[in-house]
Amino acid sequence: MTLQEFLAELELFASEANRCFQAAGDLTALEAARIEFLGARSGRLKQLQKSLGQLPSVDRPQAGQRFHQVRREVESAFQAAQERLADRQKTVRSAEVFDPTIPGVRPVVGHLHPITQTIDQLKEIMGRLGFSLADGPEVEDEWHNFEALNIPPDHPARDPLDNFYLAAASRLAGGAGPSMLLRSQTSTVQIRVMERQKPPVRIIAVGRVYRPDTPDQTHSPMFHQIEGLLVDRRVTMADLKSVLRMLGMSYFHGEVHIRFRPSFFPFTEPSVEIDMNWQGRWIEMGGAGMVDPNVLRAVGYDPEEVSGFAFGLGIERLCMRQHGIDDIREFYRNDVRFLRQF
Ligand code: FA5
Repeated sequence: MTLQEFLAELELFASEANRCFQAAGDLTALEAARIEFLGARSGRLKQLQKSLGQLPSVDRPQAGQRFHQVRREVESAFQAAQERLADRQKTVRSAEVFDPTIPGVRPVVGHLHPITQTIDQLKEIMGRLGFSLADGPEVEDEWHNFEALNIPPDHPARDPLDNFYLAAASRLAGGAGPSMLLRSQTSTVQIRVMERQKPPVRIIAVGRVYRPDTPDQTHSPMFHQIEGLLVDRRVTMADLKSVLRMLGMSYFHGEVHIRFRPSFFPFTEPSVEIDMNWQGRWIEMGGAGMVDPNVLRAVGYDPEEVSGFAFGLGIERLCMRQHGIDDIREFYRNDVRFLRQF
């Protein structure tokens, strides 16, 4: 190869390389062009370098000088093309991020737990019947959970095996003083309200209660109750039955019948178990009765002046009946496939 031929080859190489680098539409095409022209093993520049070595030694300085010039030019043309394509890719990507026509990722919206929904409905229904909401602590003393409810110290309901007594909380409350426990019923709130307030009283209390019951389809060691208490002049069991029937009919949105079965609670006399019939099936919902005169006296009311009724219903039972749920444990397994249905 003569010097003239070599220089012509070099110019051809430079113009073709520049054209290819500029024409490359993306980084993959550019990389293919780089391998063809500047590839370290068999690129065209490498071939030219070999030809340079074969030129007569007299021509080599001039050829070499031009060779290095062309190499620098082509390499910087490659770099320029690379930057241009990288920039373009960045712009495309950022345009994607801000493209308002692409459908968004819909956030998963949850909803209230079925028990919370039931509680809200019960509060709303009882509110319409004129009952206001009262509250009490879940960690209780024995006075409010038992004593004031006419449950004496030797009563089996106070057995340590039937209650969650709290040693640490009892110590905080005064060492040898009253034992503390997780309340086993919402009837505790009856006492707290009557201690604070003169009759008439018309309240509900809603919340968690705790009993060391073995979990099964209908029992959970933690569950919810709704307590109702009405104390006034000349309150009768007919009032109790009417209120329970209205509660049942509003909650189930249909005809509900109430059946009282004789029972015993130390804090009501007479006492009954409440069954509700909705859509032809009887279900036991809770206990109720006329407030025992001993309870009225314990809070400073005069049983000759006022009378009252009280009831306590299992909220899980109501919710299960409404939705046809047959296992109470489902409420607390936190399986969204179950919870999502309500
Ligand atoms: C009571 O708790 C009384 N305090 C009710 C009462 C209030 C009577 C006011 C008189 C006046 P009982 O232990 O039967 O009663 O419980 C009431 C309801 O709570 C039951 O009918 C049932 O629906 C529900 N219940 C009881 N134990 C459990 C449990 N382990 N899991 C789920 N629900 C339960």
